[in-house]
Amino acid sequence: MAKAAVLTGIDEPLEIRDDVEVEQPRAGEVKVRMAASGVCHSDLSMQNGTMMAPYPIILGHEGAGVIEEVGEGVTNLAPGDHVVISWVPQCGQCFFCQRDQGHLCEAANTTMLTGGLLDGTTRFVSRGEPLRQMAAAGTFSEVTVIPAIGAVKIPKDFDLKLAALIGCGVLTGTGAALNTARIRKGDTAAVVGCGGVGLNVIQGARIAGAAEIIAVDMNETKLQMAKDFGATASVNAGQADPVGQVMALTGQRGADVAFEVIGLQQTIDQTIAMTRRGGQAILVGVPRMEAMVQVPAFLGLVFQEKTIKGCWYGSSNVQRDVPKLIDLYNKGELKLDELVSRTITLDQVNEAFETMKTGEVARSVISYT
Ligand code: PAD
Ligand code: ZN
Repeated sequence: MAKAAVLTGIDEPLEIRDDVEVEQPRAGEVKVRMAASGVCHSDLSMQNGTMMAPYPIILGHEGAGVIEEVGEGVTNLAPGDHVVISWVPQCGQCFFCQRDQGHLCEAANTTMLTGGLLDGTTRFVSRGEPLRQMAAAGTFSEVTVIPAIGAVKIPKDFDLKLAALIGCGVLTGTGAALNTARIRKGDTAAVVGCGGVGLNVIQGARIAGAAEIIAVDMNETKLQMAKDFGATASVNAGQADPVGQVMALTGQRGADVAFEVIGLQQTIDQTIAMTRRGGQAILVGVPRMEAMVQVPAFLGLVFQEKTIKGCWYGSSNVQRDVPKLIDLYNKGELKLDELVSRTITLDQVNEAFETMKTGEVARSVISYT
């Protein structure tokens, strides 16, 4: 039996159940005893219906833990191994993986849609019914079963609480800057939304050598954190039009690269508007289904030669990027400790959702140990 946080429907508080049965891992799967899980805005987006989910479902997708059991045929992982969970299992063999686009791996299509593992079924049962699991992860559970291709082995001396954050916010944010946008040395970047993911876009931009990094948020605490992560200027979107403020800071040209890291129609429009002619607008935030990208084709796009690009999981190759991020942390170039605003227990996960809505925290992290 394991304790887990279960979403039963839109806008329902998560139910903390301690009667969840976790089956053995099947062929190609591993059982992980969770050490820690971050609470990401995408978890909240499942609860509030921004993202659709099959119910009942165990949320959580940003986690790390220790392998407890391996299924048949798993040879690269063993009990006792420490792992970061990748919410996009990367098979290494499909059309996308072979083109170094493992973040778009076909294996993840089933897991995203069904809330199951690679075969669409789940290893969780509670109160006589199966529980689905978010993004082949389900890290709001003391124990989970995931595809072995969704586990990235890390050194045993690396703090598992910090490793958990790498699993989503850090890979996505730094990857948006380093992989999706491929920021160049000397670029000016604007980052709209400085939450757990946006702060990582900022430090990714710093690592890439951006000369100017303009942080945009409505929360002063976040703007201060943004400076600690590498922002060189800040814009409070609650006080004046953020597009005008970014224009004023960039000689009225706009940013070379602007990132939207919230998922709102208004901030998507603003991000595209503050991107310079010939620049890139990178959309990271996950908006509601009805949100649209609307740009005048000639004057907004052709004449402007702007690129508008989506970003999924920071365009990350997890087996390559997780060790790279650990290395950057060990060299003092990547901040992880500072992302942990609060350490909580699983029972406090609903409070973590409330705190996230106020915009005060970078990350609340559930510790299972
Ligand atoms: P968060 O809630 O920690 O941060 C959001 C930030 O936006 C907060 O600092 C808010 O103060 C700020 N904000 C809110 N409204 C405005 C506004 N109108 N103008 C300026 N600032 C504002 O979220 P997060 O960082 O965990 O996640 C951000 C988004 O990224 C969210 O939509 C999430 O679902 C998405 C995401 N996408 C991927 C991906 O692969 N594309 C991965 C992970 C998360
Ligand atoms: Zn996430």
